[in-house]
Amino acid sequence: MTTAPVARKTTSSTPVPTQSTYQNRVAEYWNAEENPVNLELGKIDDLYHHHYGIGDADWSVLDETDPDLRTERITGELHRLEHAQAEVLAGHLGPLTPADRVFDAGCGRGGGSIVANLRYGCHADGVTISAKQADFANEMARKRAVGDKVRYHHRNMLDTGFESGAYAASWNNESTMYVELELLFAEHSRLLRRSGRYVTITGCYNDSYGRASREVSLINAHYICDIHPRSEYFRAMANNRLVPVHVEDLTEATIPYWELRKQADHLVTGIEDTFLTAYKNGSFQYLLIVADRI
Ligand code: SAH
Ligand code: GPP
Ligand code: MG
Repeated sequence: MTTAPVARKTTSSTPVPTQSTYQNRVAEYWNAEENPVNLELGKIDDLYHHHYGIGDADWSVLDETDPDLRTERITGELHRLEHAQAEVLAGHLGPLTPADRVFDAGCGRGGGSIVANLRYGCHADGVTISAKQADFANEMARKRAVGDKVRYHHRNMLDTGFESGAYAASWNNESTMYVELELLFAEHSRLLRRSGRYVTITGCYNDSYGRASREVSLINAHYICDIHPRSEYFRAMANNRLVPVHVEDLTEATIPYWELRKQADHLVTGIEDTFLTAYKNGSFQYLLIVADRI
């Protein structure tokens, strides 16, 4: 049986290329996603992140005696830690000028591109497989009056249709686990200018543990993703002219975020213990990789 393509109004002029059944499922997940842990945090300052936090937590938020204030302070603290993660990633993109263009692959509700624009004044193109996320993110950019410089597109990050060599920097913040790395890095390599900068923060499974652990498999099932082993990143980068200049294991740095999130009754999704077990048994790592496009 064949299904006729459904005409859909998208946020940019180029139609979304044919998607695999898997990509349709991923799009459905993100079109339907409304977890309070994402919306309540984003509401604070209209910076919506779909990634985790890093850094030491202020545990005093748990001792707050006023219940409403306690809820508010926990939410604020988790948002601070997620924002800190975005700032660390953005810090590795530069130096950049306001004339430069950056590519945000798998942009979610758009927070990362706004962070990059606030820091460098640069142009940003974010891409998400979810039409709803692209619309939401464009609305946020308009609200901040940066809609002329920060644009979100409903497209496949493996096949963006954007101009070759036009980007000074590009990144994946927790979005590599939805795609084949060889195809992903081929597209980044095509889009980046020579000596351009690529950055990823991602969860990968640890080759020295062995294969994917039970917890890694549970995380895959929870988000409909396919977490890659650490080794695959470096192999696929080397094959696509991306040469690592800095690698950092952020596993220790992300544990406080998960410990705090676990105690946020109003925000938990049920995946918190799985992440903590995966990090603590050594099967899973939270990794930063910075590379130059040669
Ligand atoms: N980088 C964002 C969002 C991470 S969530 C942040 O840090 O907040 C993962 C994102 O990857 C989602 O927005 C999802 O739509 C996107 N994604 C998954 N597969 C994709 C694909 N093939 N092309 C474009 N985006 C994709
Ligand atoms: C973050 O999104 C999660 C992903 C992009 C998928 C898996 C990531 C790994 C590092 C394995 P989110 O903020 O929407 O998740 P949640 O709703 O749990 O906060
Ligand atoms: Mg989240």
